[in-house]
Amino acid sequence: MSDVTVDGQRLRDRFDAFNEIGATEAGGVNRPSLSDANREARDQLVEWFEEAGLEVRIDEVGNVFGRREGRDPDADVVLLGSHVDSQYNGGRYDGVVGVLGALEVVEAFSDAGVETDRPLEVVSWSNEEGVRFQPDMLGSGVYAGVFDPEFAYGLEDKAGKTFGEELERIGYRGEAPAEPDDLHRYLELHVEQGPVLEERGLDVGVVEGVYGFAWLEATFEGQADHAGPTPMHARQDAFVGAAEVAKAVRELTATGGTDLVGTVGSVDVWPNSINVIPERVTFTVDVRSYDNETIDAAVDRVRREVEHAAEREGLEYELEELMRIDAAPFDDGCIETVAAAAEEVGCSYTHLVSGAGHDASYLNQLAPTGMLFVPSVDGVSHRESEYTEWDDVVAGTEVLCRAVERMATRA
Ligand code: HGY
Ligand code: MN
Ligand code: MN
Repeated sequence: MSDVTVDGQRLRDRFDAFNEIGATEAGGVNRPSLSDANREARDQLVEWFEEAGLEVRIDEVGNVFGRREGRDPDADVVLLGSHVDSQYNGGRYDGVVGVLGALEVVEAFSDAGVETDRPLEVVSWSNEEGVRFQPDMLGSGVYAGVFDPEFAYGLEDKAGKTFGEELERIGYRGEAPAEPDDLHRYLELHVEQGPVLEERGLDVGVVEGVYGFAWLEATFEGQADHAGPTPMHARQDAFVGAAEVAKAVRELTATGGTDLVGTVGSVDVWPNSINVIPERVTFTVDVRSYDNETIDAAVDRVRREVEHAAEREGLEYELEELMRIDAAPFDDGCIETVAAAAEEVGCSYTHLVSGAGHDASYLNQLAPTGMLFVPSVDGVSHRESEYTEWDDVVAGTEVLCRAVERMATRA
């Protein structure tokens, strides 16, 4: 057995201290991208990275890296991490388990005095959730060359603040170019955010790939009018249009036969008054599948449904695609390495595909990439009651450590 082993108590102490930042009454966290709480979380990571003797680097879109040199400084990097921005009322485990787990693994090598052949880097990606600034997975997308930094800087939140202004304001517009290292492998530990592992009583999910998804934003423009005297045939009710599209999204995804899922998650109604016919409604549609043609067909169908609803209700409309990323399988070698590491630790596991998006999807376009999941209690996530048993977090981090050991030492 290797001398390199994780310290579950140190990880627990950090996890609890970290989740005091932006803690909500209901036991979740509120650390949206580039908020004050997100700055505090970043500051805490930088402090812990420095304490661990890592060389800290902040890139031009705020991705935070901590580097531990290996025997061969020119060797390609083993990169591991996730994200610490959260949903507005999110859970404490989403992303954080992957960043603090990665830090714990790198420290375990230092504690054991083991020098790896390859450099190890821990990363916390900017704006993974995409709740405040769309698209999501923005920091890893810029790093992978999918978006350029200027595109990121120009993104606006609902209050009209730009990503660039907010990044400056919190002091995380770094000097380092947001460009890829010479990457050997990327690995991400994450909570499953679904029910499979718990239902099957398994310790670890060996992730084979991630669903693709598209985010659309539609705005219907109708006409505000009095809810009383306005005859039903004379109305241009923007909310009825949105409701028709939402119903179509449910029908489209409930037809069975495919893995397609669809969500209308954000709806803004104006003037949002009990006795006024809604004049303007802006809403989002999120459609996902592990098959890219299924996603394309779903996007086309949503476009048609928006058009038809506008005609039926006498509305103007705008429709914008906020995000589109393809489903893709992870690297077979990484999948095998994660499975072998799980066996070495004595964890039961299954292979599965992720319905949640992850930064690993973009890293997968750069270098051989793998992920591993630990169980989510009741499959809950993106909710304050998100929970994972601590033994599962430690076991998953130990598996990550064993996988990194394999990747960081030249065969
Ligand atoms: O949308 C997602 O799946 C991720 O949480 N950004
Ligand atoms: Mn996540
Ligand atoms: Mn998430």
